[in-house]
Amino acid sequence: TDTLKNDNKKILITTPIFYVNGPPHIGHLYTGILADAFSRWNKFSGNDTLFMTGTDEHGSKVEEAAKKNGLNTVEYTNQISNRFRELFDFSNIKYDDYIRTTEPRHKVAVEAMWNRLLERGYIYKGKYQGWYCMSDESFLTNSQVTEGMSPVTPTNPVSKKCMVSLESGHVVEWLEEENYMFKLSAFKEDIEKWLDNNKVYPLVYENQIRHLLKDGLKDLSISRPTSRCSWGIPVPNDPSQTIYVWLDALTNYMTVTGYPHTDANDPNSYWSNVCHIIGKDIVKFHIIYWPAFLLAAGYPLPQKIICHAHWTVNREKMSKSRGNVVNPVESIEKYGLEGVRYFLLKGGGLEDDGDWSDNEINIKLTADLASTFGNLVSRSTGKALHPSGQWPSKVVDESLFTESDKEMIKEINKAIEKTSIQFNRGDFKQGIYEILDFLYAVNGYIQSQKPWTLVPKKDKVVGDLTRLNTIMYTALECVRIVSLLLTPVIPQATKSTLDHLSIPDSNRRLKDLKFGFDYINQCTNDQVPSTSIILFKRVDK
Ligand code: ME8
Repeated sequence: TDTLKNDNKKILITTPIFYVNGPPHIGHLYTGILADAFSRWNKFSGNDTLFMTGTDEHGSKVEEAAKKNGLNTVEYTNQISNRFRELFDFSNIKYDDYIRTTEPRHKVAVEAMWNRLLERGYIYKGKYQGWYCMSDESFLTNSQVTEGMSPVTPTNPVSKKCMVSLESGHVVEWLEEENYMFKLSAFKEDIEKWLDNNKVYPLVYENQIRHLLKDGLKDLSISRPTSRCSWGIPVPNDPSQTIYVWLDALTNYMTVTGYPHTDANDPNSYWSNVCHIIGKDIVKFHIIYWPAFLLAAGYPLPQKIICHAHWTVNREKMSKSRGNVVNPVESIEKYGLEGVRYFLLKGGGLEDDGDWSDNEINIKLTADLASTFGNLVSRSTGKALHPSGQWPSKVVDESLFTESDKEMIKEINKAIEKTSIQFNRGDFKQGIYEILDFLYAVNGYIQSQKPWTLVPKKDKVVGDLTRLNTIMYTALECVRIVSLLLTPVIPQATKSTLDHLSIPDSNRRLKDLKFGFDYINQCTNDQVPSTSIILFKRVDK
């Protein structure tokens, strides 16, 4: 299940839709870039890919944020949603659809979903009594709350004893109200069965959910009295109730496929193959609630859920109160877009939290991008080692390969295979480490083969053009293949490299990830460009 096939398979790739209760930070950008890399890799692999992102705009949390900022809710949501979109455009995140839950097409989809659940008998009216966390928009059981202190705010200058959520630390309140309930309790076994088929990566998150499921599931309240929460989609035929923001938000993934105007059960629709990319904070919503809603509606479940860990800053949780929230636009201005993309994808783990520190960025960007990758590219494509002025010709006579060449070719095949396995499962961090290992090997190969000693010199030192051709052909193949592999990670630098080599666009696909390209006959221009290519500058502290 981990291997992508070049078979024009349809796939929907999603990010969470982000709350517009504050501007985007580096964590949001990370999710966007991770999903963008995964989408680019799928497109590269020949899959018919629909990649979506967007903003989650309903709920009391958003309404409150607007008030705090002294704006009306519509104005405020427009402003923040645009900031997310601008950041993603600026970061070369090539989404195919940007959804906002305040759009009319989404309202239609949510109403259809609601009616479907109702018709199939999974919604009933019930009385809710229990703890409610306004910040997390969720109901909590006794075991999920604990005693704590309320935060100090301008309106509450003195911290008081109160109950808080164990998970998030946010204040909870006791609530009794009538609303619509969803028969979540009916789906424990079906969700477990779905999980048996290797749906969640990495496994730690699946185990978390299995642990939660062990205790059984309680029915879920899926509406709020409009008197308390009016910024949302009204329950069809009952405007006194507003649809719960998570049912509203999760349905966005179907809205982008054209639901309800398209049939979610059509095996040729994007809904037949869905991959959600999410952060570890919203695992419960995507691995319990969402599959349960889909099971109740009788629609296919996601094929894959890829979860990632969080970013900390100098090992501390990012938060407004600590004042350590990293502004993504400033970082891009400082390190360059490709630098930030690379650093986020290499440093951001799926299981372990990534840590943002300026010192680390400087070291990594200089060591990996400038010294290891950039140097290899400029050295092996520079005029000095191509005295004929032409790219090396394909080595047809295999007897010309020495043991070292054969070893290098084996390394190429290994790198392709190992990197593909990681990228296919969305693990760009591990994939990048595979590529780095390969790059070290290539640089070692060039160092040991000393091609510069084979270049004929004016002062009559005899060269060896045949051997030089073999080494440079092998080196160039390494550059071409690494550039193809790194395309989802650093799309601009790799494009510049492939352009520099005059590789046609039609030769930049999964099928081209193999040793043996014919530069003389397949490139649009086989001449070595007169200006050398410098991809990355060293970052000075
Ligand atoms: O939860 N490190 O929206 P949200 C890495 N609207 N990623 C982070 C992060 C961090 N420190 N902080 C946030 C919501 N993220 C809902 C989702 S989906 C139907 C509705 C990323 O604005 C990560 O992807 O709180 C996380 O899951 C998401 O932002 C939460 O964004």
